[in-house]
Amino acid sequence: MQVKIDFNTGIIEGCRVTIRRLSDMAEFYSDQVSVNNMLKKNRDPCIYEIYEYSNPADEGNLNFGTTIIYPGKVGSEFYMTKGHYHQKNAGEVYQGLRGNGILLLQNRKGEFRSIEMGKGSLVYIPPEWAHRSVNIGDELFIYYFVYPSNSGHDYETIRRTGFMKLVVEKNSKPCIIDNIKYTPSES
Ligand code: PAN
Ligand code: ZN
Repeated sequence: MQVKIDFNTGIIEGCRVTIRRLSDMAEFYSDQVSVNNMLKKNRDPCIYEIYEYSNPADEGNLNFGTTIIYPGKVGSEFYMTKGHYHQKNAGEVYQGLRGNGILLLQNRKGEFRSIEMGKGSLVYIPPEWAHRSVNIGDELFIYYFVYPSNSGHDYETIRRTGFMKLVVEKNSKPCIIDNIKYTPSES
């Protein structure tokens, strides 16, 4: 099979689209006052969209697609994905197509890494590492992804523990700071 990606919009025709609004991921942001203020003012912005081709979750199959993160902030925290661990021990590849982002990686041993991503960046996410991507620019941040179809997604751990670091704007620049609310996973 063959499909076409529009590198400018990130859209892949004919595949499943998932839209995540602020209300779908309110708990994932650090500043709950800003979340509630935005939602109260009837601002439930689209934070990101996922265009994905999924195959049956059989050994050997791959899922692939694009993620489009809009520019913006909740309080001082940049728009980002929920972030997840793969339930099965599976790696993933991301390729930057447009804009600028930061990929946050952490594992259950308490190790943390961050990787800047732009157009053309090719990043390998090893198994056992939770991953979250953040748009640090003022335009769309778009990347391509591919991962094994039987990986599964564990969002619950990150919802409960948070990420070790936050990406916030400080003095008009993106800055990675400690997340004081981070609670290490008990497992
Ligand atoms: C990606 C992500 C996608 C959105 O396809 O699912 O970028 O992030 P969340 O799934 O954390 O909302 C991926 O890493 N798949 O495994
Ligand atoms: Zn993943």
